[in-house]
Amino acid sequence: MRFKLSDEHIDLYSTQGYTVFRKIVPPSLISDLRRVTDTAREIARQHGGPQVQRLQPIARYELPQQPFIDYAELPELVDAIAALLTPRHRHGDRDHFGVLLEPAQMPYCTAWHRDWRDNIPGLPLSMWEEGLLDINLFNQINCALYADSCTWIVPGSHLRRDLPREAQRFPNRPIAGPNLDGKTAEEREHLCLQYCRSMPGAVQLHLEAGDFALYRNTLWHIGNYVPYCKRATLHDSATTPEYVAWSERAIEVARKQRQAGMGMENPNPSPD
Ligand SMILES: O=C(O)CCC(=O)C(=O)O
Ligand SMILES: [Fe+2]
Repeated sequence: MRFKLSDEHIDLYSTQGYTVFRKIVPPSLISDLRRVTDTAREIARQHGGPQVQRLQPIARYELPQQPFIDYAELPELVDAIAALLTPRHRHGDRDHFGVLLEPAQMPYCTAWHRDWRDNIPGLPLSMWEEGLLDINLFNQINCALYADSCTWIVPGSHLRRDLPREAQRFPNRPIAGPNLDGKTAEEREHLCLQYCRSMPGAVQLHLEAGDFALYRNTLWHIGNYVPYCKRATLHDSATTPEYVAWSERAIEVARKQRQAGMGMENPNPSPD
């Protein structure tokens, strides 16, 4: 049955900062994309070692491109994104998107973060805050080719600055992940899960094969990975010319700020 966008999708996206188009990718395309991302995994590990998180952008590598073109042109997806956002929002730019992969050896997780603000040292906080509610910016995609429960989010956090309890949980910048030094695989898995759950209001996002999650990357989120869960999740954006321009400017401004000795700004500096 053809995917149909509902009012719930629109409501969830604006109020909670994420929505999932369930089973929007047809089995035949999942099959083609699984085949090509198996090769992407090999290439990623050749370049980045066994723990590598992603291969990005897709266009840079010697991979059959047709399955990615079919994904970019899938009419159901194009229509749903146009209806949820605007017809100017485009997914599937192969010069931009990539694939997220499971680690080969050891569990790990990223630190909790809000993209750009907490992972681009030198980016002025004011620049990020000015864009926070701009629907042309920060629309990210995880499109799962296998069941994927790696991503955790704090629903609704895209609409606001940090709550006091979030600032209290992560008072420092850069935000530290769990300390995994010298731990066994099982201990690492346990510590990462504990770290995910330590964020107030955190919920785990569960995707099935063919599900397409659209989320504001300005909400609090994290990726938590174990080697025994195979992952190939297309990691993409619904971009606009404004987002492309904003990203280029942000990268350039942050580079200059770092050159001038600036690090990561703390959005919640302690009063003393
Ligand atoms: O793995 C994920 O789903 C999230 C990854 C992420 O947030 C990041 O790398 O910035
Ligand atoms: Fe992120």
